[in-house]
Amino acid sequence: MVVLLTARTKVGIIGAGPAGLLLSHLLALEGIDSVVLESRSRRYVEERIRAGVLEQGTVDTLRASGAADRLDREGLEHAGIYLRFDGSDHHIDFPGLTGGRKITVYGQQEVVKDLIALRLANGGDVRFEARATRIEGLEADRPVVVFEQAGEERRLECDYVAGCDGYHGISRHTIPNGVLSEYVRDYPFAWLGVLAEATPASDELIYAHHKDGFALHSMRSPTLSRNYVQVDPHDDIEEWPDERFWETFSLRMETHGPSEVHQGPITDKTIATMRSFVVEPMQYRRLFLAGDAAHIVPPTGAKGLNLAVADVRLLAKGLTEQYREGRDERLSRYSRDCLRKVWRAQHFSWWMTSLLHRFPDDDDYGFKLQLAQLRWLMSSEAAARSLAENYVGWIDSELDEGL
Ligand code: FAS
Ligand code: PHB
Repeated sequence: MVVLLTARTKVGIIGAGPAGLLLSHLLALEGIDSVVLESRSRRYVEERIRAGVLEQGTVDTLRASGAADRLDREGLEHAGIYLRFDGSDHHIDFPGLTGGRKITVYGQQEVVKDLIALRLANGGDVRFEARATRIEGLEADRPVVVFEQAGEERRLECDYVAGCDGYHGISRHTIPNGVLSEYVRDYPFAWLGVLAEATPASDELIYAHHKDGFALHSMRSPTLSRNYVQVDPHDDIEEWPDERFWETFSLRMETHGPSEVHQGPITDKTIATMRSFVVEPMQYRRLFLAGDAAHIVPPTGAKGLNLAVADVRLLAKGLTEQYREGRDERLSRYSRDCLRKVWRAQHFSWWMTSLLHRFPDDDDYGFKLQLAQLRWLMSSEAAARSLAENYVGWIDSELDEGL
């Protein structure tokens, strides 16, 4: 393959997911150049359906950086969630329990679309169908990202590399053996998620606890519902025709009173495995990992996208301080600072998952314990506040000044 020396930049960013794109945007606001390499096409990343819940801090960061125009117009601001158990709905009042903080429902692919449009409108260098194959020169602090594009091997020289390439990316694997510690928890179930052209049956999300397994009613717009059911991780999508999905979903969403389930054409259906995963540290010499490249949470706590945003918020500050003032304190403690929020979100996501799912080896005693915890959440303000504070986004008093 022909080798062409092609580009030089300050920060080489691998991956045009929420982490990579937001980092490039925040750096550009500080006058710091970057190049984003994305292995998939623009259309693929803009249509990939994933998360949908934005913490207050994520919305504040997008707004403060001028990337929230469409979010402010089309996002659905919610003041809480419903826990459905014991045959009825129980509301967790976020602003009442957190001093006014809320969440916003806005599809991850919409955030990605907005950030790509903004980068390109501001002359940003975002390269699609450009797959990074290796990172060289880390030991010499002269990193080079080698990537393939249009059948050619190219080289991107940079001062720093941001590994924003997700769980299956190359960045984490570039770090020599023995440097990283991995922490993993796999769950004995998965989520079958559908996007349906059906008006949402509720004004806010419903997390349902049911003897047959978990279910979640979420949404993307006044005409689009996003629904999930807990399934066996070995199930194949073919085993879940639409009728079976609606039957199972309706059963798990049942209440003693009238409970509406609005059905409609399913336009997207996926099964996502459930895993908790963290690597430490999140940096190696001039390579910094952010988002799913360094940590994965089960989606029950709606933390994945928000953690990616929290990482790059810190990385952008650290790189800005380095370039502006030549000081590397913040950059040198990047991993430590990120991991405070990562482990908080890891615990909350594990806790919500353990509270609301049926484990194959669980017995009736286990089910009763979950019910006892759910009833406690509705009778103890302290318990409800703990859930609310984590869900809208834990404010790390040491780190989140101004959020
Ligand atoms: P991303 O995975 O979004 O982006 C990484 C990018 O890097 C991708 O575009 C990839 O194509 C690119 N890339 C990889 N290797 C590369 C290479 N060698 N060269 C160049 N580019 C490369 N969270 C929720 O809260 N709710 C959900 O319902 C939910 N559903 C999810 C469903 C799935 C299937 C997955 C995987 C995640 C889901 N998440 C959900 C979590 C999700 O929101 C992630 O946390 C979020 O996408 C993390 O963003 P990034 O770190 O930017 O990684
Ligand atoms: C979603 O809307 O996709 C969603 C919402 C809440 C979750 C997970 C996913 O906990």
